[in-house]
Amino acid sequence: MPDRDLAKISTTVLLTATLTLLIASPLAPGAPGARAVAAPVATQAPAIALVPLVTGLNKALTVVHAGDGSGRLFIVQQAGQIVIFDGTNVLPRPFLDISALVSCCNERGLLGLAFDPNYVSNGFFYVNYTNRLGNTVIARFSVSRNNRNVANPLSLTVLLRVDQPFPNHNGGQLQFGPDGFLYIGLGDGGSGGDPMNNGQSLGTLLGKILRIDVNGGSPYAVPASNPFVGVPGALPEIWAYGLRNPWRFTFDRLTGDLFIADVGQDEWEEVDFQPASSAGGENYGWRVMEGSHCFDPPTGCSSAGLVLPIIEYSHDFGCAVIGGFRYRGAQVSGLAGRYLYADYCAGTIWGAAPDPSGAWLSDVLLETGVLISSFGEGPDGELYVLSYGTSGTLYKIATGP
Ligand SMILES: [Ca+2]
Repeated sequence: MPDRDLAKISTTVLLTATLTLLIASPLAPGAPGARAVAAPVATQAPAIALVPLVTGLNKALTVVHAGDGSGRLFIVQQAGQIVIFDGTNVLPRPFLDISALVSCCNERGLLGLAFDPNYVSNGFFYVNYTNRLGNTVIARFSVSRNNRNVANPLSLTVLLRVDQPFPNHNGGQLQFGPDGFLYIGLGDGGSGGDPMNNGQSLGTLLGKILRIDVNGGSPYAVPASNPFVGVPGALPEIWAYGLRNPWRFTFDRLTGDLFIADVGQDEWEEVDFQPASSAGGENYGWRVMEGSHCFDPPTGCSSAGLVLPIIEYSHDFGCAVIGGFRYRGAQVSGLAGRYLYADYCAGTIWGAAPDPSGAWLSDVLLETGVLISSFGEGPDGELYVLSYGTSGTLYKIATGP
C-alpha cells in the first residue's frame, strides 16, 4: 500500500468523508492552493461512474494486461497472488501464487507487476515484492509452456534486491517505458521524514525511479544512456531521484510522458511530470521539499535544481495520492487527455489537464467513497480502479449519469 497504516485508515476515512462533503466543489481540489480555485479548467468536467466488474478480491493492489490480445486482466493481490479476470469471471486457479516468498501487509507485499513488451514471444513478466525479510525484490517469471493461464513458479529469476531499513515506503511500481526499459519505483526506505536522506543520495537506490534493460544482460544491464552512468558515487540504475514513495507512476501511452504520483509526508501529496523528451536525472525534491513546500529545512530551503510538481493537494483533501493514467480510451465522453488520480483515504478521483498557459488544473470527477489502491489501463486505453480491503472490487471507469 502507498503509505498509511491500515489501523489508522478507518478513522481517517470517516473524517475525510465528512470533510469532503463540506469542501467539495467543482473548483476545489486537485491543487487546493489558490491556483486551482482561481483558475478552473475551461472545459466542463465530465461525469464518470464506476462499474463493478469483480467483487471479493483480497487486498488488490494493481491490475494490468499482458499485451497479448487476449483481453485478460491480471489482478495483483497483496499477499502474493496474481489472479486472472477473463472478462466474465476470475479464474479459480491463480496465475501465480508466491505467498510463501512475500511479507505482508500494511505497506509490504506483492506490490507491482509488468508484462514484458515481448511477452507474446518470450512469456516473461516481472514482479516487485517485499520478501520474508521485508526487503524489496524485483524478479522475473515465465508463463508455463502448456497453459497460458498459469505461470511457472519454478521460473523465478531474481534481478535485484534492495535492503529496506524500515517497513514502510517500499514503492512498488513496475512499468515498461516506451523505450522498452523497465522502470522501478522505490520509496525512501521509510520511517518518517527520510531520516537517512536517501531521496537526495545518489549512493542508494532508495527514493528513486530506476531504469534497467532486462534484455541486455544477465540478470539485467544498465542502459548506457542512464543519466548517472560513470558519475562517481552514483548508482547507474538511477533514472530520477528526490522521491519519497512513488507508489504509482505511469507513462502516457500516446505521448510517452511520465506521471509520477509521489506520496507525501504529513501535509502535501503531489504528482510530478517528466516529458518524454527527458534524458533523466531529475531531482523531484524530497526531503528538501514536500510538494512545493520546504520540508527539511522547514523554511528557507532552496528549490534550485529541483523539479516541482505539476499537481499538489494538502491533507485537508486526503492522505496519500494514488497515481492513475492519462485517459486515452474512447468510451468515456469528455475524458480524453485528462490525467486521472485519486486519494486513498478520501476516495476522490480527480481529472487534471493543462490550461493554455501549461498549468495543470484539476476537477473532482467523482467521490467514490471507497479506498482506492490503484488504477489500471486496459489494452484499449480504458481505465480501471481497484478498491482495497478483504472484499475489494475491480471497477471500470465509464461515462457517468
Ligand atoms: Ca517532490
